Amino acid sequence: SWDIVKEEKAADMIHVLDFPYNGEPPRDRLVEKPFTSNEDHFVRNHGGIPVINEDHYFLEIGGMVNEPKKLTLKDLKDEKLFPRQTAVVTIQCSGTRRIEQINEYPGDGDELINAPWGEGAIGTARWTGVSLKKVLKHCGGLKEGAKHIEFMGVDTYFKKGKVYNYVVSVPWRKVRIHEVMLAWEMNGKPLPKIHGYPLRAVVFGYIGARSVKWLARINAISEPSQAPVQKKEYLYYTPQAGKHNATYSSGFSIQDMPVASAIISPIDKAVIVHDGTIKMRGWAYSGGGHWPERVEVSGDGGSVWYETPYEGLSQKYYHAWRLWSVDLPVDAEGWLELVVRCWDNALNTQPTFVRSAWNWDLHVTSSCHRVKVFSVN
Ligand code: MTE
Ligand code: MO
Repeated sequence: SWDIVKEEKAADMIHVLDFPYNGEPPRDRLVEKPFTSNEDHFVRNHGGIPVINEDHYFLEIGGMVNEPKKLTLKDLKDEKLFPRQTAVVTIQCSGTRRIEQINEYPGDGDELINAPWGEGAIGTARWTGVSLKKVLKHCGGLKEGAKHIEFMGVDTYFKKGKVYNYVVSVPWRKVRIHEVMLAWEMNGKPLPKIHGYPLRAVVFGYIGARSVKWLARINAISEPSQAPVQKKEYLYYTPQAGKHNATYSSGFSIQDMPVASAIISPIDKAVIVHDGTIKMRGWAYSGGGHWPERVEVSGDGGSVWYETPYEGLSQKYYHAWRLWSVDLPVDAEGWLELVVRCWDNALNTQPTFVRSAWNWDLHVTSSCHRVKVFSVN
């Protein structure tokens, strides 16, 4: 595993967990360019990194499809069978910014699931492959009653002494609108091993957990997957649930990512000497086919807001994030609270405080991001 990390990832990745390897890029590089380089893209793994020989690889497609098939990578790349699909898609882990929720209250404290991510468990790439809808059509289409599509990865992981495969599902309606890709290229290069070589799913606008890497099997099924990752992880518990009463059925499955944003610069607790403006930079993203329409910042904890100029990818690619930067006018000296807030095109916006949306399994920290800085004017 470490050889692969060394070979494929930037040397200065922040190791969020060592095993399984989970890493995010250094914060300054995170918002340097609208496309994240393959070396800098965050990595989220539940287990080891399987190494697959492409010559022996095939994808098995079964369950409630009319003609179950085994397809090689060569079959999938055959443009006479399937047209190519290319899309610019941001993948965000539902654990992004979890450290803020941990600092508020550590929740169920399961280290394997609850990696203490900062703002960097998000990345944007140009993915190339085929639309899963075309592949399922090639398998004779779905049988009556098939409503969900299940993905299984080659990798296995341990939890509480048991071995599991990484298995999740997405609703068929997501596949039907060509928002699920089977991808073998990332930014014009073969998929790195650590990102799912030779084939992964890319589910546009959903929580990263559904974009299964190292794809082994795809099944059409009638109900959401019964596998533990689908059924027991990546659930959102609204505030009624806590240690005293939480059961898996009190959480609901996280699919579309809500609107969120982050301040990448300045950093928390920075002392800033300036001439009346503080330069702020960061990212904003909204899932579910929405895009970050407006990004606002505040220098006083959220009373007065300034709009940031529109830049970045999301005007053109609505499954992508938006990078923003702004010179915030600041007269005051001393400790200030800088805040960012995004509105997406459906007028959704972010919860005000971490505590407004704290949840038991510590997923989806989408509240307004706040940093404290000491202003010297
Ligand atoms: N696929 C497999 N097979 N195993 C995994 O552990 N992790 C998921 C998803 N796909 C995972 C997986 C999670 S939680 C996320 S956020 C994304 O992969 C991260 O993709 P990346 O590592 O390419 O950034
Ligand atoms: Mo994730």
